[in-house]
Amino acid sequence: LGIIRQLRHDFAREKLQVWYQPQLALDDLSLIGCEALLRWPSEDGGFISPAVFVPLAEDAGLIVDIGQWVLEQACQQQKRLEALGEEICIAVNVSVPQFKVKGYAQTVKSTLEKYGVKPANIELEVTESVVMDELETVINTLKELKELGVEVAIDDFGTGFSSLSYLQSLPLDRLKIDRAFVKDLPDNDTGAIAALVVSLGAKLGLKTIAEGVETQQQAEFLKNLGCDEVQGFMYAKPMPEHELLEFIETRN
Ligand code: G
Ligand code: G
Ligand code: MN
Ligand code: NA
Repeated sequence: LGIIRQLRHDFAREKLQVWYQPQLALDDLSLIGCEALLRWPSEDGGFISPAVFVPLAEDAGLIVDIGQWVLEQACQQQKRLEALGEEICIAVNVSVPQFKVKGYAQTVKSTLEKYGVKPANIELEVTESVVMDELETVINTLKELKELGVEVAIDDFGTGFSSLSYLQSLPLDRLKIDRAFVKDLPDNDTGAIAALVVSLGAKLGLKTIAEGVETQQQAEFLKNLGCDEVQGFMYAKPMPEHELLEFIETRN
């Protein structure tokens, strides 16, 4: 309970931060987007991992407000980049409780309008656990989002238990290959899974992006599979917004 109290307090005082991790096309390493990632500074000068506090914030119902704030931060960052001539897509993680709020797609729509962000420049990352829940409602929300024109990705793909049969009925744009299937490449077993996800994506007309790419061997392996995009420490770590601007400028 203490940690949620502290989180509420720090959120109210605008102590949370959003960092950004670049995403690149595998063929020419051009910048295609970045993922917005929450950072919560702790007293000792470090950070409390979102892997720790996001699940707690979900249980406490706090993730709906925090998630909306992240989306608004991402919209503002998108506009700043666009003003610099870098029109890229910003991916935002969406928790199950957020996605399930009635009128979620409408909230996204009015948020984009508020900041004048083109829908195609925002991607929503949902996990398989979103997709498994109340399928009909989820499909309707996904359809509304699709009509709006935002991109939708399935995050951590392969770690959940979503049935492959309904993947094809969902309006999606991208599969994110979980880091678990990238870290040991080119090991045979994980290689087979990565290959499966890439070919599944291709058959369904979805882009595939690999997370957690740390070595050139991993990148080569993924490229040979036909994976479209990469995100990982080898290219860039998550960074605060001003560093992302520097990162982009030094590449140009
Ligand atoms: O950035 P890092 O690897 O520490 O993130 C750990 C986990 O926290 C990841 O699974 C990521 O999806 C999740 N996470 C980071 N930022 C957000 C956010 O804004 N919203 C939600 N729901 N999850 C987030
Ligand atoms: O689950 P999700 O995809 O949202 O998690 C993204 C998290 O993965 C971010 O917190 C980011 O810090 C982490 N991450 C991104 N690239 C790498 C990488 O190359 N290696 C490792 N170990 N973690 C990474
Ligand atoms: Mn993610
Ligand atoms: Na992931």
